[in-house]
Amino acid sequence: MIEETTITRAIVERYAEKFLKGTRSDVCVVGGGPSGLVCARYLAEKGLSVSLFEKKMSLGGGIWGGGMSFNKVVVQKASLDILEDFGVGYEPYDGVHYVVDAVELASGLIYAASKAGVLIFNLCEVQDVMIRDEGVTGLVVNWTMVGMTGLHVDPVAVGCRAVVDATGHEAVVCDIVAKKTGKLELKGEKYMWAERAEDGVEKLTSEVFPGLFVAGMSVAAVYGLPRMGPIFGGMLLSGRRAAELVAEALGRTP
Ligand code: 48F
Repeated sequence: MIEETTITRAIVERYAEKFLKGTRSDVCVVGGGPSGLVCARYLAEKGLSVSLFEKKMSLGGGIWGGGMSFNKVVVQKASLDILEDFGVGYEPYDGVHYVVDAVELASGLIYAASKAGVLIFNLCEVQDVMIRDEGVTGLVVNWTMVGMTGLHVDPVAVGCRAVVDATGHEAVVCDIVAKKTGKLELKGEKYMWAERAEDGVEKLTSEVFPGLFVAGMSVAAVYGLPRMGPIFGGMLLSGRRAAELVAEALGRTP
């Protein structure tokens, strides 16, 4: 017989188990946009324990809105193997540009990350970091609703061996580290220049502070790269590159 309090207990128990696991991960990815999802999935596939924190209810970041809310996005050839890896379809446009359905891309990336074993915590906002001599050792998180309501509720801490800032244009984690340590500088994202931005975002994906890596538009914010608008190949490539770098740093090479 279906029983209401059993439903409650099932949810609370299983969520508590998941959150407890998430208190100590190999890697914490902040932000569930394209770069964060790709990075998280590839890290999980390398056998690392990965927790992903997303402040909004749904993951996918800037994918869903396509360009000016036309829900199609563009990618370039170099990123097609990632789409294939995720089972996301695409159609050629002119031999250089390929078109992807934004809804299929967002849902495909989310599904694959979840299936790979990434612990996904939506509605959880990262508010701060933990830092020790060796570098960033964890995050300070709270329910997004606490921030929205302005209630005085203290956050909690989760530990990890590496953090990936995939929070997009704002580079939230890098911004916190920059302001609180004075040892990181954010140059700020520049005007639009898609080709240069796409190239730079992958190439400059890196560890920017001990234990802190950047992926996606956070790379542009830290390194002062141009913006690129609704072309997403660079986000996917940067996510994959970040996963390679983190795995290498944690001694998990294939
Ligand atoms: O912005 P977002 O999609 O980042 P991305 O992976 O991709 C950028 C593109 O969407 C697009 C673009 C390139 O084509 O210009 O903008 O770099 O996803 C970032 C995610 O991070 C979440 C935010 O809600 C979004 O889903 N986020 C931001 N701040 C926090 C956060 C925070 N403090 N805690 C948790 N999640």
